[in-house]
Amino acid sequence: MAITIDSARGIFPGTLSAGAVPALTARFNQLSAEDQLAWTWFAFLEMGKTVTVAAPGAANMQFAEGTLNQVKKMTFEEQTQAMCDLANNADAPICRTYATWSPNIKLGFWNQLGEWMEQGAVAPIPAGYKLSANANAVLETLKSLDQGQQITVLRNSVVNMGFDAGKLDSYTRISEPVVAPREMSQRTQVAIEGLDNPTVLSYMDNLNANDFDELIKLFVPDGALQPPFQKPIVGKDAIMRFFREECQNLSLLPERGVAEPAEDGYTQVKVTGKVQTPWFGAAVGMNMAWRFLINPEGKIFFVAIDLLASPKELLNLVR
Ligand code: 45D
Repeated sequence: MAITIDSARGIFPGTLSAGAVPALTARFNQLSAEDQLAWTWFAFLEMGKTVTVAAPGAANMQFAEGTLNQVKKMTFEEQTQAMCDLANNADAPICRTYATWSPNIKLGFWNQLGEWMEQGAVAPIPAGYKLSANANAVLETLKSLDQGQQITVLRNSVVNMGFDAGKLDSYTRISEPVVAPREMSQRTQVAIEGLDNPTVLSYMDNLNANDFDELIKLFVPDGALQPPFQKPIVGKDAIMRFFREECQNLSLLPERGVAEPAEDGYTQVKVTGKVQTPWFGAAVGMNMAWRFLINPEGKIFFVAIDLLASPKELLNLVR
């Protein structure tokens, strides 16, 4: 049977990903807009007890600045309405603008609003706001998850807000400026226990160095990359765009791996370890797996990145 992206998605089927994340995200999406805003506020306060968010620099936030200032000038009532519109995926100008932003711009936008809400410059969640019983239950579940899963739920809630970009006719995608790759002398090299596959090592090192030009060369033209809880992104152009828009300044800390022969001379590789996002730095280590399918020429045909259900999964390298 020929290898396809669909068949590749099933390699290492014993990998247990954090199903609690999509489950909780679905429950969050069922809440009213008011509850969603208040819920996110309480979740954010709760998380703030243990970790702090690293706010992006001005250069990265320049594209949201106009909209942020617009919101700041509104009355409290208008601000509350705008935030509810975002949560409701309404067809309003601000929601259309929001839809054109990359996830990091969306996160930076809310991070600024959150700061202003705290200072009283933007309409706060009303004092004494009582979450519905449902929203409370969703919040309690969130608290029971590990931090990597918590920040993924929060990220999802932010990314899912605004107008549906799929319904916009044509638009310019807005994302942070792309940084230059790290200087050669500043680069680090990962070591993975049980694995010396050069393609995989090079993948990790180039991604850690923001060297997307070298990184993309590791893929076959019709290769695919499947981010956590998403469908595969197919083809070098689309993958490259994803790298530039969403993958800057990540820290990949792979720990162990296995390589095994697969059909047609391919090699399948599973690696587990931690990933850190620039938003939280070393304070939050997400438990991750990478599942690679590599062709006989050593090029990546497919790689899936999974957020793992528990730290125990870091030791699960069987297929
Ligand atoms: O509504 O190998 C208020 C890939 C209240 C690439 C608020 C990867 C009102 C390939 C508090 C103001 C990328 C796939 C809202 C690897 C309200 C590869 C604000 C993996 C919304 C390894 C809320 C990378 C705020 C990974 C400000 C797994 C919330 C990256 C902020 C994961 C939440 C990154 C933040 C994650 C969440 C980042 C900043 C999960 C950030 C999460």
